[in-house]
Amino acid sequence: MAARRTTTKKPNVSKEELLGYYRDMLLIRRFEEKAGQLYGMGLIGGFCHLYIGQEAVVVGLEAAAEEGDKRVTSYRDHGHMLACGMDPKGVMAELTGREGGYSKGKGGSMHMFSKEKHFYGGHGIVGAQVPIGAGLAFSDKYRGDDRVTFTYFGDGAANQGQVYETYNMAELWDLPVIFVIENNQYAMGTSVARSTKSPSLWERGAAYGIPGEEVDGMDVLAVKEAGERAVAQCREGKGPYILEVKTYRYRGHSMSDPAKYRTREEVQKMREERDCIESVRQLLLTGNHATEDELKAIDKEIKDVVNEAAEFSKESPEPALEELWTDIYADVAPQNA
Ligand SMILES: Cc1ncc(C[n+]2csc(CCOP(=O)(O)OP(=O)(O)O)c2C)c(N)n1
Ligand SMILES: [Mg+2]
Repeated sequence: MAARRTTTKKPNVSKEELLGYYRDMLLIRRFEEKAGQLYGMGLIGGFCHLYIGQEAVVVGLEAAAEEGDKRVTSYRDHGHMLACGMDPKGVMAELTGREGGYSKGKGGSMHMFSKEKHFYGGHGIVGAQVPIGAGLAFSDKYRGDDRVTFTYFGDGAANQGQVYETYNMAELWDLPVIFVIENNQYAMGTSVARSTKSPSLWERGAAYGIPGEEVDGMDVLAVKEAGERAVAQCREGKGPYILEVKTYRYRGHSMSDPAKYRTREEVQKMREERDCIESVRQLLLTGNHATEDELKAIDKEIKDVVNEAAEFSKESPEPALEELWTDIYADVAPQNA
């Protein structure tokens, strides 16, 4: 049976860990701000889905992960890639469609992978990554690898049929998969209140015998703690776990969304009262773990990393024409008639 837990108690973390989370969340935020700028300059084409506001989700869960664990997510994936240690240069250059990108500039944000970091995309079809995540977990179980797969999806995706088919199989086979519902309150312009009658998404797991819990996604420590519970359950061979992480995206669905379906005040309130980076900053300062100057130095360091990534993503050349015929299933290029 599904069990509800409340995650109010803050776990003890060291100063180094706290500084690490601050740094990792800030990297995602600055990277995304830069990606937004490059998009505005016409250097990133197609869609661009920013993760600003949701940083604590991936950083908290990566803190609970171990080497070799896997992750798969949707198109809103830049944060996931950075949090699992992928190179900001390679990610940004993929966004600008350049040779130095993770898919040689041929994939963009929705077709980017890293075998080394066990990042399996980046999927544009809403919900499609959910069965893929169960499949990854199946492969680990089949091979006897003691690994878990973090399968992220949104509140919108949570209403898809394939999610529930996957829940059933994952529980039936006790797959080591953590279903992370990033409930950022909106699916494009549709609020959860408009799309969903049941107030809780994680509790739907009860119908399949999957336990889970709701987590405050604006609090990186609460996310880490819940992540550790989920990971422990999977590693003990007890099967899947659901984390419904309540979070918020500050920007529109994509760069082309003016977000008219919500008020400026709603966004402003979240930014001012719940921001995940600002709260860790306050914890660091009030706990005397860091001084303003030390935090400024970290801010500068992160800005430099992001600026370097942006420079690289502009300077790296576009893929050569011949690249059109590599990394594809067909092995013969069509001849001109
Ligand atoms: C199968 C499918 N249906 C519709 C779309 C169009 N679409 C893209 S994103 C999106 C909303 C998804 O919202 P959510 O799952 O909450 O993720 P978020 O964007 O909030 O991260 C929709 C309907 C799609 N890409 N795939
Ligand atoms: Mg959503």
